[in-house]
Amino acid sequence: MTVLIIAACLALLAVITVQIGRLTELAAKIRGEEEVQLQTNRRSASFGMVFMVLFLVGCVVSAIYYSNYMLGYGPHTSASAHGLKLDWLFNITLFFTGIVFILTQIALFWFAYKYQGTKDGQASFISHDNTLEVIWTAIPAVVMTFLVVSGLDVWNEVMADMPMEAKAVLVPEKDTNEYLEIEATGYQFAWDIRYPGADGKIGKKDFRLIKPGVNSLGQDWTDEKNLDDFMPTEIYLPVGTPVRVRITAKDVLHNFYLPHFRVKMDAIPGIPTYFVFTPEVTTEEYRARLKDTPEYNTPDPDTPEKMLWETFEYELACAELCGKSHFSMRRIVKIVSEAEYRKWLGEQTSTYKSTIRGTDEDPFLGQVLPYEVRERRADFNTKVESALAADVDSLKIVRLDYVNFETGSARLTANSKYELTNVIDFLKKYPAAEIELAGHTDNVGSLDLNESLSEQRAASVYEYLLRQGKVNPERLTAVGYGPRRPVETNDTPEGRAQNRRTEFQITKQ
Ligand SMILES: [Cu+2]
Repeated sequence: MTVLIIAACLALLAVITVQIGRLTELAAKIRGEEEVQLQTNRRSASFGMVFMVLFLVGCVVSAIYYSNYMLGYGPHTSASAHGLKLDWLFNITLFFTGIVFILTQIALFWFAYKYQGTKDGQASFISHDNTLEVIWTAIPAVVMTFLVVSGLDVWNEVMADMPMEAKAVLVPEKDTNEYLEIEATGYQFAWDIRYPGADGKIGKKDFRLIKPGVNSLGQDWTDEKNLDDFMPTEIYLPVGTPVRVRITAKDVLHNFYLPHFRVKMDAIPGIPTYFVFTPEVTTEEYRARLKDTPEYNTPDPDTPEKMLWETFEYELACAELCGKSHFSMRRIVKIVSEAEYRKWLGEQTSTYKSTIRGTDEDPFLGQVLPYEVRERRADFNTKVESALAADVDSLKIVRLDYVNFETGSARLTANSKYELTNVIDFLKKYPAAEIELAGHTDNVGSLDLNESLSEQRAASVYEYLLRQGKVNPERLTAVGYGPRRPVETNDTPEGRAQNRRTEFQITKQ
């Protein structure tokens, strides 16, 4: 319908134009060609002046009216340190080009008015004017030199990489040489954001290792730096410390654009680029800025119960028209305090741990990794602490989840040594502690066999502790309980797995 109306309007306009043309022709015939021409000249010149005034006033008024929506003005002063310099550069350029723009527009229309065709108007002939030429060469030369030199200066500062001695860490300390490095990989149509994990280093990747849905970046899992890298859905950055973004793309050109921070850099397949910036304003602080602006004190059309300032989020956009779903590359960016950032980090799990560990893709299948050793140790220590603090005997038990035996035998598996080391360290830390090592089985098979197996297994652990830990034998006893002390039902495979266990009870501390 709308299209039809527009088409009809256009047709009508065409008819009117043709009719006016005919009318002018007719009038010219009646009044004489020359008179009509002069009248048209006068009218066009006056209209030109009116247009000039409206246009210039419109430009200035709309710039002032919308200034609170424009980056660099009102509440939208830059949220990053370098952005303030870029904004200054924009303003100074706008100042000079603005003067030129207004003067040339006035001159353009004024000349058209002043020198409109008249009956006996005569063009004056000026062949040469040195003064004029010096003026219109010198002024632009000086202004341009100033703009280009200050532009280069700011560019060099903004594009400076982190110095060689600076250190990439996950939680940078303020006012030190530390920075956070993350990686942004653009593809049709999203960003993969990768954080370095506790080591602060982003792991190696190789495009030949890319497997859609399994390893979207082609991370090389044999590189230890990859094991703690994680890929969150939202980008959290701590306020006040430098962030270096490695920017790359997998398919076509994209562009990493954080408008509020004046960060903008092409993401090019095969040629990694980077950008270093320091977020200076947290999301909450930016919202507070908007709160003081009437434009953002209207309900958000998407969530009418909230004001626009309340729903404000920093965003990452793709600023390269990269395909039909280009718009969907938007990602939320949150600038938070260090404490909030640490809390958020605590909720993240590494990609390796959540999707690769234990699968066919895992090059460390069957091995215990250093981070697992650390995690298990922390877990063990928590259990020991609560057992030591308990005042009931039944709660003084510490289950050794990672002590395992070969099937049907009392031979400790190689990986049991990590948990047993924890036990040895515990006994060293608490020299007065005495423990009873206990083996337990499920109820499958004969009672006698189970009892003797659990006894042998407890004895295995006992011997290991004596041999490897040089523990005084008087502090240890070993008992096999067989299936007599189940902690779960023996009717399900999960329950039976829970019942097959090795544990120790603190008998003296
Ligand atoms: Cu894109």
